[in-house]
Amino acid sequence: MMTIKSSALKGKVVRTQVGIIGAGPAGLVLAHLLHLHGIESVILEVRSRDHVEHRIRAGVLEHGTVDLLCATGVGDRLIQQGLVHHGIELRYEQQAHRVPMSDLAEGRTITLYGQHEVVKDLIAARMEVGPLLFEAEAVGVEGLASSPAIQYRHDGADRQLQCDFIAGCDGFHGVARAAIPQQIRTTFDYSYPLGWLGILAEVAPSTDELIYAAHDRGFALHSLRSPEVSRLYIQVDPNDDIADWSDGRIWDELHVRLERNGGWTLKEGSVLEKGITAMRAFATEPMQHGRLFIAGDAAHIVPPTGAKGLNLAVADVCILADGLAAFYDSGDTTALGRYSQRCLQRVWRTLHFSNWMTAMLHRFPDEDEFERRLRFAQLHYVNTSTAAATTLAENYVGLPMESSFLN
Ligand code: RFL
Ligand code: PHB
Repeated sequence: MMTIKSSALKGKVVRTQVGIIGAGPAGLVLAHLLHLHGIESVILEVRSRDHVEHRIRAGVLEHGTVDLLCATGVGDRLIQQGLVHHGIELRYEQQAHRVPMSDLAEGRTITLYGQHEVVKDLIAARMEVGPLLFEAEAVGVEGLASSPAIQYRHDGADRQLQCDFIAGCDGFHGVARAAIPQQIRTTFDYSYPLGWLGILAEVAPSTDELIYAAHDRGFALHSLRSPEVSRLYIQVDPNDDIADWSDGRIWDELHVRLERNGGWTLKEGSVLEKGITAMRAFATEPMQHGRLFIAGDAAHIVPPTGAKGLNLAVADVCILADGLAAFYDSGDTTALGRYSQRCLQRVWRTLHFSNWMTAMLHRFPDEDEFERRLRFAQLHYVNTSTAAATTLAENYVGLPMESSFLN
């Protein structure tokens, strides 16, 4: 297959096999896998390269995500710089309780490596082989039954990308999902009365493993990015204004919520970045309409307590890439026809797990003493029962990734 160069996209109408909207993890992994299958694609991304390469988001990569990135040749930096973890800590009533994930989940691990680093690695690989247009905004899709096209704006002009298939990898606020007609779409949307205030801090992590802390003032999480940079979160009201959270107030709250008996102290550093994200659970079914397939956050959102959003996006596009490869190999549409159903099984398992972690670890604003005691009974159960801890561990490290690149 001839590779289209970005410069060849100057014309008003261009053709490719798969038109991809969005250069987040879903769109970039999809383009990468398609390239390895010999399938041509064009990625349209509304933001600048600098923006997508510096957007601070997820940090936890499941075992299967790491295996996939390594097996497909984009794992070198991840292996050098990622922090491999074998357990997490649950902290409550000022006690630390370790969940030995690898022991409970057949040796599998998670790797801490910022999502923007994954994105950088994938963009670098993409730029070598095929077109990725930044500051190109998809404004609509059409012809989904037989001859799809994406309308987009780039360099101040309206353009069209004609393709065999469209992959809507354009995140929660994108345009693709809306092209699946309301009459055939079922949507589940739940807003939690919870927000996460996240900071990136220039300070060595005060812990070797992630700490998930349940405290009566609310949840806190100590995560890591590198030996010099820490990522920390506290539960806040989703409507809080970040301007009301001075750095000092954030650290004070972290100290209280992460406090532990026995001499552990939290190190402070300068705050490099901070923001509040409201928590929601969202799923839309089906994830396909005609020749449009939606993947990642465009189709579903999970609350971040399970650290799953990026991994779920990768799982979707593994299935999509294999379905498209089967089609281009033999014209067989069976796998593509099963795309939505196969993805949704994992989506609902992940929604359940993320909701379970959220409910166990957060103090909901209207929680009464009965509910509080049930919550701590659940934490205690995970902490004392191998069966319960195994449930957490096998979900946290991630279900097997379904991809022909991992067989
Ligand atoms: P993305 O990453 O949102 O990418 C979508 C891309 O599409 C572009 N776009 C358009 N391009 C062209 N035309 C249009 N009309 C467009 N509209 C949108 C956007 O600019 C963007 O570049 O979706 P994708 O690829 O599905 O990836 C999903 C993940 O980004 C997301 O699920 C995770 O970040 C969620 N998440 C976590 N996931 C994990 O697996 N582990 C974690 O530890 C974790 N922690 C987190 C998280 C998300 C968080 N926030 C900020 C939402 C922690 C936080 C705080
Ligand atoms: C992160 O490092 O950003 C992170 C870790 C664990 C989570 C969510 C986010 O559950």
